[in-house]
Amino acid sequence: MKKIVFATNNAHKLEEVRAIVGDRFEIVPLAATGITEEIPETSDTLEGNALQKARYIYERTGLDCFADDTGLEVAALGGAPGVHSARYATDGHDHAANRALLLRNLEGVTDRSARFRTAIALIQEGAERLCEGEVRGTIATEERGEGGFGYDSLFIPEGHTTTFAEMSPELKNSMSHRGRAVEKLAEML
Ligand code: ITT
Repeated sequence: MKKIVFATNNAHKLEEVRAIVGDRFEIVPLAATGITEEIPETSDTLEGNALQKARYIYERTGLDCFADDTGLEVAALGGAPGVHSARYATDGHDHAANRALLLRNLEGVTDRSARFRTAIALIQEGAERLCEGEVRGTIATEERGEGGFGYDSLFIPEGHTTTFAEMSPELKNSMSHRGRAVEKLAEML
């Protein structure tokens, strides 16, 4: 089976991507490459960050690899938190604080439309390619559900009444930003 490194330190993402394409490709975790440091993400676009992460791994290992970057874009907040989704409330990856800040910033706001967008950068034998996926939906008025990660307990995808965190992983993956982007990645591989 073709091996490819997924440049992420996020175990949830690794699990999601394996569930989508794990029978077609052997997804090698970042830890298996010996790279343990946090990979810099200093671009102001999702595509830029995804490329930066993939290049970081490719330059150090020479292995085929891909990286993703995801942002939650809320219309009433002018597209925020967007590319800053991981560090919305604090400098670190404090998901609970990020969700609390999002709810506070949307207090009393009726247009709660939002979208998740994922950009994926693939490097194979030095050649770089990009793809993306998105899902539209709305931000709930309170957290619901225990599944998923990040902003999942606040995001209700279009056509549904439950949040991503209330869905089975299979259902989330079938319609999610990352699921759609990973299907495009699989076509490119
Ligand atoms: P990396 O190691 O891959 O960089 P990360 O956790 O920093 O992992 P991102 O920068 O791609 O991930 O994600 C930005 C933020 O968006 C972060 O707070 C995530 O928790 C959140 N996020 C990403 N994908 C999500 C998803 O499918 N559902 C809910 N929240 C998500």
